[in-house]
Amino acid sequence: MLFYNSIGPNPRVVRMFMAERGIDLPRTEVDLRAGENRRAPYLAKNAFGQMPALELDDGSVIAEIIPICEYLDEVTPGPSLIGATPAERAETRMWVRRLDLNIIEPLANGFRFAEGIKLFQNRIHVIPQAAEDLKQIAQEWLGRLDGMMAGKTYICGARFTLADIFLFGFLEFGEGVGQKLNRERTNLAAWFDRIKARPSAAA
Ligand SMILES: N[C@@H](CCC(=O)N[C@@H](CS)C(=O)NCC(=O)O)C(=O)O
Repeated sequence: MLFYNSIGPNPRVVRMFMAERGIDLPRTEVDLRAGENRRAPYLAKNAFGQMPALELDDGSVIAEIIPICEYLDEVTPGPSLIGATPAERAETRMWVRRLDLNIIEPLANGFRFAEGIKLFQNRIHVIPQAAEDLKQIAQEWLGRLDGMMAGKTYICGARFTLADIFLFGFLEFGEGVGQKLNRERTNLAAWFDRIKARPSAAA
């Protein structure tokens, strides 16, 4: 397998996931700032032109970080970070979807349409006037999530899962681009510090 890596929170989530699962793959670096991901030969690997991607040994390519992590989880021996039973896997996937729709995409688009606009304006349809509202949507959901985290160690209760890595990767990104975690959200702040202390956070 070959991992197409770059800067940015999406590849970062997969790197942290791989570190947690003890996976070490050969990598090729793609220059995202220079737009290498938006032209040949990378587009032949991932027609959506986004990072990262995982090339399998038969030459087929998986893109989108959640399917990449799910695939790696399934083909790697050891405890799963998705779940050991259908109910656990469903719970993890429920949270991943909730986080993606309500926090991660609004946060990421809030960045793409504002601080990141120079990079993105010729790559995707940007909506600058939506940026502040999108950031607000992410913050409102983080406020609700803070309440839901009361008494929980991880997003899925006692289980550390892909959902934790996914949210952590984007909240960490938010720290650097003007979407800082409100430390008054004490449950979430404690959770963030707990995840940041894991050795895999250095990946
Ligand atoms: N939904 C995609 C999002 C991928 C994505 O937006 N990747 C960013 C890097 S963090 C990217 O490729 N940005 C540069 C670009 O879109 O040209 C996934 O799950 O992999």
